[in-house]
Amino acid sequence: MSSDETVPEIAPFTAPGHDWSLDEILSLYRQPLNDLLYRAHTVHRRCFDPNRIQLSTLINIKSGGCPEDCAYCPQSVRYKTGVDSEALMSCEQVLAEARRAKASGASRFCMGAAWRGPKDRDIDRVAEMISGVRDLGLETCVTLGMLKPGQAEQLKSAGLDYYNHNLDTSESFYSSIISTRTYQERLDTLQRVRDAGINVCCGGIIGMGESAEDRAALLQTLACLPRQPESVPINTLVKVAGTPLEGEEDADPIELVRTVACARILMPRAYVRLSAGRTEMSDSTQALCFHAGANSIFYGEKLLTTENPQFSRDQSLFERLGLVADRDKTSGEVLPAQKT
Ligand code: SAM
Ligand code: DTB
Ligand code: SF4
Repeated sequence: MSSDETVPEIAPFTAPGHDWSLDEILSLYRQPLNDLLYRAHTVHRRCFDPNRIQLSTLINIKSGGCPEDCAYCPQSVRYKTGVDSEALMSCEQVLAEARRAKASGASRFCMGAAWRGPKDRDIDRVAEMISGVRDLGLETCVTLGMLKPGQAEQLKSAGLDYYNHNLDTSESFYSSIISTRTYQERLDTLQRVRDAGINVCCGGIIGMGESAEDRAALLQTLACLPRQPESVPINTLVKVAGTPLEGEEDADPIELVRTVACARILMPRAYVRLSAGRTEMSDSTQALCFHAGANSIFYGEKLLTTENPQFSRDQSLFERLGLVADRDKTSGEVLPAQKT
């Protein structure tokens, strides 16, 4: 594929029949980097203002003690990582954090819980948090694990905008990472979210020892869903001591850039989020990812249990790259001054 090849027409967001084959995706993924970047950036410019970035702030509303065995996760009760199991936060505490996130410039507030899935009484409490956060004028996102029939509808009634549930990797590599829930169960939850009319946030992790084929297969599954996700988080593994993946080799930053570029080409209208792993990432790798089509990040000094870049580092990066927060779509206002 050469750089002067015509960029194909972009399918409408809702169009069915995204029929990319694995071979097509792999040849996209493996083409010379400059050709891949050219194509991805061209698609990106057609669908988005390339100098705007969407900021989501993450909060851990229920930390640790999770019964699942996800090999990357510091919150599994099975691994000794020093993360204690805590009770669900109060609504007041969550709303105080949401106010801080809004004042810092975030437009979306994502609440995560270390559950296999929520119990019905948990849903009532999270629903109250969602309504409160929404009343502050923030978009709402939650990630609570697997949903049972009816739960997505309850979250939708509370005003939920996005549900995050990641496929994490390819179906074939999945069983070497997680044994306590199946790929199909994840797909079922995604379908419940979609059927309830909630936007889907779904992506994965790179750097877990997977191959390029696995990354391509994950992107294929995402791009070929009946309706593509609105948000696609691309996490780089944060290696936490005590988890089975603590000794994994570092992910190659160029493979990350390729993954982001392919996500942009395959899912032109999705927000592609450069998610976990930015603390360890160079500014130049991040800049390449933004050129390749990433247009969203987690903004705030903590992810769920691990570090995220300091506000001051992100602000300096945005200034040096000329990026502005997507919060105010009309004014192009730069980020407000930040407490650290
Ligand atoms: N318990 C719920 C679930 O698993 O669906 C929600 C929270 S879970 C922590 C959300 C996502 O965070 C995981 O699916 C995974 O993609 C990501 N994640 C967790 N630990 C990570 C790590 N160490 N590095 C990168 N991503 C991680
Ligand atoms: C997502 O894709 N990444 C976020 C969010 N969705 C919930 C979580 C990253 C977690 C990184 C490890 C931690 O801080 O515990
Ligand atoms: Fe539990 Fe989610 Fe961590 Fe898996 S990723 S162990 S389900 S908190």
